[in-house]
Amino acid sequence: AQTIYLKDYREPSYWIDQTELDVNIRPNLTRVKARLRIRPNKNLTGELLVLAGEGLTTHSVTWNGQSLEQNDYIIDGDSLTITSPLSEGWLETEVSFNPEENTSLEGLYRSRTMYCTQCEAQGFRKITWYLDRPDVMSVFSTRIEADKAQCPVLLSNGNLLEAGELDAGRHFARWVDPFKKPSYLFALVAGDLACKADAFTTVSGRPVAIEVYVEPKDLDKCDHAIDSLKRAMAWDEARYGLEYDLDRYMIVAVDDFNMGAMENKGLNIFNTSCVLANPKTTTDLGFQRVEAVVAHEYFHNWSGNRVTCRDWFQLSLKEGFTVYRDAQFSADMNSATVKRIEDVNLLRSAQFAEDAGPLAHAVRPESFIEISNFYTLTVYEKGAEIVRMLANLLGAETFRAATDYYFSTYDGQAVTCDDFVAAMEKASGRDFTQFKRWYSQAGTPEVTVSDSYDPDANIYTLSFTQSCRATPETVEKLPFHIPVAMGLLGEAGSLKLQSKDIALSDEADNTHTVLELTEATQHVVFTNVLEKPVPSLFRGFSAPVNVRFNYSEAQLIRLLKLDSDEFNRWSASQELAVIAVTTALQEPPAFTLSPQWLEALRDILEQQMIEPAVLAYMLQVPSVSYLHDRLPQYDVLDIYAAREKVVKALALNLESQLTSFARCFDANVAYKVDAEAVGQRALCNAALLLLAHAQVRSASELALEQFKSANNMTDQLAALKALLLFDEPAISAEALEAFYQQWHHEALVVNQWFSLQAAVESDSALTRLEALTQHPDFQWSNPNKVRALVSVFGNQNVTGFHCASGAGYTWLADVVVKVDKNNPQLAARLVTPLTRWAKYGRRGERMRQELARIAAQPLSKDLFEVTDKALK
Ligand code: B3K
Ligand code: ZN
Repeated sequence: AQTIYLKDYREPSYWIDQTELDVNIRPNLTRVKARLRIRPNKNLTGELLVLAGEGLTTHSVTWNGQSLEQNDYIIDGDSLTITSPLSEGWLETEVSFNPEENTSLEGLYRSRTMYCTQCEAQGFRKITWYLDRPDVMSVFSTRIEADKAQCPVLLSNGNLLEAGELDAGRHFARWVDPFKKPSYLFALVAGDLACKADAFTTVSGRPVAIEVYVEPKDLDKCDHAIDSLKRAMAWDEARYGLEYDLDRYMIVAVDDFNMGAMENKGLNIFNTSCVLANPKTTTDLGFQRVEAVVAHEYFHNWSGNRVTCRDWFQLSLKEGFTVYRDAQFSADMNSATVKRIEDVNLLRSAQFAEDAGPLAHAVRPESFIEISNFYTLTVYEKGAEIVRMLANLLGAETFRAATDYYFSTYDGQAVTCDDFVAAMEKASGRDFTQFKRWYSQAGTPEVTVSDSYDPDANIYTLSFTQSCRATPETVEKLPFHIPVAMGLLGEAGSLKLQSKDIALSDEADNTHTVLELTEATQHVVFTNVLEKPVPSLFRGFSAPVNVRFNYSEAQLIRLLKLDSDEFNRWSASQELAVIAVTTALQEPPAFTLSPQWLEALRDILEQQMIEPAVLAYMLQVPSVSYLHDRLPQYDVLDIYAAREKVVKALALNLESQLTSFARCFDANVAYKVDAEAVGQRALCNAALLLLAHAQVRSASELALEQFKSANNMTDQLAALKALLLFDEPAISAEALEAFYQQWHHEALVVNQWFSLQAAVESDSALTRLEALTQHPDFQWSNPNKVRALVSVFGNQNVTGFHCASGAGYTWLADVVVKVDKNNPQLAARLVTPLTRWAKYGRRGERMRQELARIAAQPLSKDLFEVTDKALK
């Protein structure tokens, strides 16, 4: 397998100004004629034209109408080279392939009753010979022809120019997209779909038709996506001054899809799980996910489509920025603190692990074998953190000036992360040379902070030291530019929940500051500090770093109760839980929770000054994955057991408060999805789950009652989860069966049902899992189903996956090899838990063996890259 390097980037030797496609779909055979207007790149004359193609049968190649012969072009594997340099002219090719056999879900493929495409990153080459790279931008026109009865709906990017009937029951449609775009944004859909239509008028008065295409059975699940889209359109106008630019915005829901959704120009294609929503079948988290993904794909129309990436190393240019934009949107639509907690949980428990593992890579990687492997939490979520830091360093107004400059300067171009940062520099007059190390250096920086207080001089000093572990691409790290949003807390005083922030300068209301670390070690001195304060560091998680400060429990409790930053109050709650788990690890078996922590939690729960959704998160003990990262010296199953102890003790000690929250469930309250109602349900269900964890008998009745009477999926699913936690096999089995009988006709609900069972931690976890793969509703060809069982087992079922015999590892390895034969992208994702073997001590050796067993087989490029790097 060949490694591609960023340093080898060269402009293309030719441009393609126009692309005219004629796609003729017949059962098991699609023929594509492509007419390409080719123009030599003036900067690089005399070079040959080399097009990319994969799995194509080539029928003809012509140049300006003249058929090319044997020696005029060479097809060698995945490339087609025209053997003499070309001037400007038309190149035409005709190819065929079989979408029905395309199980990779990349290129043009069939999903149930429809044909659809997925071209990002390099799928377009499975449709026709092309310069399949994002810096080649072209105007596309697409004619689609198919059987009218089988495929009444024919869609592609842009505007519909003509459509009509043909002989023998066939019909056609011709679409033209006036905006130049790279091939990865091309899309086509042909199938038997129902349409839910709506409309939006942009701020300047342009009418936009909104069309959501789904299978007819799903027409009742489109409203939330449409409302979310309209909110996103209005929000982008208000916050970024960006308007939609075509007459139509189409979304198509597809069942078999490798990721969440795809931002093809004017024709988004969505995984059904990220677009369909209905209270009966969708949880609150599901609703929020639909809102976020719909907005994300919409925001790409500017950050990604109008301004795109020069090459795939710049992927975060569009993904990091767009994730930042969708996070701002979700924060505005719902609760900003809750959104931040969710994002930070994801970073800390999954992105940090990626940064610490063998596949760690920079936000702008230096090299890859298969670009599909780089659609990662690092490129997406850490990339968004970089944009967030820039936005905060600039302040809202200057950041807006910078994005205005970015969009107007680079409109219609394919650019780099450097260009993005240059726009930030230009608008602010700042120098971000050092800041850009966030793009080039992999790994999570660690910031160790210590303090000292001089009561005679009233001087308080904070000392910061930063470091970053070696990662595969970079061994020596230079200091990062790290913004530290912070404040200082004074004496706790009364127990009333109110801010105790200390003034940081002569102005009494100046209680918050942003320090900028740029050196390996830095000291910051605060004067006129009349008492020893507690520092509240990295408020709002102002930088994606691991912070180490040796807080005492009393100091954390002060932060938990009194910090003016709600996010840091939650963060303190997590730190207190880490202390509790550490204690449980050290003091078996007679372990008790700290009375001070419990008292603080009781106060907070009783005073109810914090929004319920945040309270729900404060009650959650950090994930095993995060704890294992923090406490790497312990075995994962010991950490699991200690965490269980803490969760149970917490539930038993807070039983009366939790029970009153759990009792808030009321089947007669009409379902709403606003932030308030979602928060109430989150708290009520978090309480129920904690009680179930601790086997509190009264909660078993509550759960059963809630399971039977719930009028929405959030409450019903939480109740089912709670029932599964009780040691009552008969009740669990009955509830699972009832749930399946109620919902077996709803694919997305059945996926939840699969996931729930894959996560159940018991001695028979593997047997259950194996049986579920034989279930008539399970299909290996459907990524949602595979993820529901396989990813959930590998990532969430700690005792099942890490069972002593190593059978969990063997099972996953077998699955990965099997899936790789059909869907390499999916296989390369599923293998992730095994790649983390090095963290697992003696267990790790068994994991490594399974990885080596995978590596010994013939593998796709995707899976080869991941296993090879993980074994190095
Ligand atoms: N841009 C797509 C991801 C494509 C993944 C290709 N393997 C979805 C998104 O980030 O919006
Ligand atoms: Zn994206």
